[in-house]
Amino acid sequence: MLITKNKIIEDYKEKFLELHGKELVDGNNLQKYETLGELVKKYSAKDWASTNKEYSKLKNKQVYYLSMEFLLGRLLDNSLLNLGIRETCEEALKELNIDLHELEDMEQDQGLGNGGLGRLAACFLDSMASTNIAGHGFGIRYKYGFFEQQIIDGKQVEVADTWLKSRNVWEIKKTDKSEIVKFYGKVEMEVKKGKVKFVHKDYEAVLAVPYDTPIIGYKNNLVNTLRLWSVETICKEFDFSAFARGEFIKSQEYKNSVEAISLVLYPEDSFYEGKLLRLKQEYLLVSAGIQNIVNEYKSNGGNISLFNESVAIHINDTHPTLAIPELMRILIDEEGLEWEEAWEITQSSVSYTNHTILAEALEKWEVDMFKNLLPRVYMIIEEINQRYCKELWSIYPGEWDKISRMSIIGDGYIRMASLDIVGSHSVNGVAKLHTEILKNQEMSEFYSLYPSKFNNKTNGITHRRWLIKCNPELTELLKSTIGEGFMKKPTDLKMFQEHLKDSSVKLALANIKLENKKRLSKEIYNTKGIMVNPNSIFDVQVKRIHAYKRQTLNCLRIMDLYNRIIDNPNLDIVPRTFIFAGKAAPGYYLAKNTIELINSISNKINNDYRVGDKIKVVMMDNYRVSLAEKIVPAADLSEQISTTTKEASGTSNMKFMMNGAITMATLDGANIEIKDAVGPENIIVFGLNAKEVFNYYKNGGYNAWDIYNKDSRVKRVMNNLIDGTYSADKERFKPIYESLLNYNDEFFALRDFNDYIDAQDKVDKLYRDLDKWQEMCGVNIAKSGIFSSDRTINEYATGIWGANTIYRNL
Ligand code: 26V
Repeated sequence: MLITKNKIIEDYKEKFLELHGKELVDGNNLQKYETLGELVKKYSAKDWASTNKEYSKLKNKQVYYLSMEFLLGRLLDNSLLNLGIRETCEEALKELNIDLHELEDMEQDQGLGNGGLGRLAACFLDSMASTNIAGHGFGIRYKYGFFEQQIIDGKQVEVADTWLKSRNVWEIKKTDKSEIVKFYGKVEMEVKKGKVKFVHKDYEAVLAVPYDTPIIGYKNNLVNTLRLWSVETICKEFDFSAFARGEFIKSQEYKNSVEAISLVLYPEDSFYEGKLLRLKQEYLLVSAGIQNIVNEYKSNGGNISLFNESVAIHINDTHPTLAIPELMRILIDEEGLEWEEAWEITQSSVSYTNHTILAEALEKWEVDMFKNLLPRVYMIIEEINQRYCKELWSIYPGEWDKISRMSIIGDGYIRMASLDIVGSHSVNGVAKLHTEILKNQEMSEFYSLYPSKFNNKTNGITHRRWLIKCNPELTELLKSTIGEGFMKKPTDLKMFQEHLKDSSVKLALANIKLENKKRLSKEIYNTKGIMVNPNSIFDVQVKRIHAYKRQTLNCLRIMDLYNRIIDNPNLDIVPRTFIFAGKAAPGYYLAKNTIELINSISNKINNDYRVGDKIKVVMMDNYRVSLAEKIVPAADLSEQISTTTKEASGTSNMKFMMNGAITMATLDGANIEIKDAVGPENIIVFGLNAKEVFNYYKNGGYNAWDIYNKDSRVKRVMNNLIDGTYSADKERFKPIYESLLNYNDEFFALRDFNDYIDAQDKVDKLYRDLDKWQEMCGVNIAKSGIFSSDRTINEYATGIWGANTIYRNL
């Protein structure tokens, strides 16, 4: 369909009238935003329908990406971009006296995720749609997403994220696709026609209702679907007699208890708690999802014995693991297949990605609680485990300890990662080092058993959001130098390196960065009241606050720099602005203490006249996708300083690099692949390597107090934490102090401190040679193409899912 400026003007006016029942001139920005959203949906509707029609022919493998989190952010601008009408639309609105950017700002972020794992799922949706993969996202439509963070008196305060308070224009409720999900009850054995059947009785049933969002591919007329499930009561289960008896409260209580299941996203991402409600959420997604997939397949005429040839089910971390026993349940109890056939179909359809090696984040469910909530699913897991342990026994006769370590059920718990490894055909890590650690350490026994299941898929980010959308000026420069090819084929960015010989290109790069920094400076001033210097180095660490990510190490070196400036007010440094943002899990005391520390440092340093303009520290509130889109293009230095071996991959490292920031990196996660791509001269590396970290774990020998006693700079900054420098209340930062000294600095911050400072001094020197610096930035941009999630998705499609790209005559 050709969408011209005049068409948009006409359609927009008509849509506005239809939606709001008044003239455009009388409307506010929220109404105008909603109108544009509806129009985008209308423009994509035909393609959405025809894509689904195409999929129903079962010619292509259907990929279902099951994830408890999808961190989409805003959809308006990317949808316009992918439809190919962004510029035309901007012009059309201008004629109507409407500023597109103002409308974009009306959109609430869709923040249904904690961090890396959820954002990766969102990037994958965009890449699947844009690279012609039949990829469907299945998740939960939490009424409240990831909490809004306010900073009050330097402390994090959590406020409910009411993202649905005004209408979500993107979703369509599909009541007719609802599924019933059953909890509790008992299982009875029945013999029918000489065949044993297990029947689930006396259960409590809820209704899972899907809401569909179109995922528009980049200029390819393909529209995929993100299907999010919400819970409602089933009318016939609803206790009307209680209602009629006047027991309104009781019936309302029942309704609330059901709706609680899809009420709120769990805001922890590194501490697993065995909460019943979380288990209900996970089963809701999986049961509604798998029933839906099987129903769709059968209604399209699919033969259940060939299910795995047409369907791939991907499990994003262990959270949707129950897809395995749930598919078994449906194939056996409802489709009447024998165990062996069901098992083969299940294993060959399901694949699993691991996203963390932090032991405290690994999911395991208490058997008693599980059995009570999901009796039939538990029976199936038990059976899977029995058959599997029998196999182990024949391979490792007599090795009881090994078998009990590898068992799916053990010590009174069901171990979800083990169930994934056994029940799927593919297990992947998210960066080379991470996969090696899975194979050789964390899952080494499983790796020896099933070597061919393990593989690596290094993460990626969608360059459409993280370059084209968030950095339009850089995109223009790239287009004018290397042409438009990189937009469809991001590895073409490599051609940019050639243009770096031209000093006018480097100058243009510098100017673009400066403009982006000015824009961010304004945002900082408007939101925080802090005046920062756009000519200073923007030194950025934005991500979840966690001890292993070492925001504390960053704080300590800022405190050290401050000491150096106080000691020598003439200290010759390039001015720097330190920018932080990130949320702490509400129950994570140390992370919350770190936020307080950052704010105290900010207060102290920004208001010390002796420091002047040399350094400024800013903590921006409420880190989220739309804020990241403003920060990333304005960064000079990207802080990726996790303790080596702890960050599975990281993805903000890729976003920053693609926007021409230099990475300050430990050799952890995907930083290693970034170094390989840009070469050691275009990245700053410091700190312990993986071997050294493992050596400490294995042989001990690390003593934080020794470092404190021997190194006067370490001693001084550590003392600053408790001597009143940063808070009149000397106890305030004791938790951080204690964790670094008395608890022996689990993440080796003090060990890496000196190396980190030296590396930062190197940055200071490098930045003075602006030509060299711009060259480095340019190489980072040129080498970032392989970190597009289009590459990652292509690897999943060919290496795991066996999914081909779709070609249609459109
Ligand atoms: C765990 C839990 C535990 C139970 C409560 C809810 C919850 C939610 C999430 C998680 C696991 C989070 C794991 C995660 O986000 N890993 C990150 O994945 C990124 C994408 O692969 C990767 O870049 C990051 O390095 C990794 O930390």
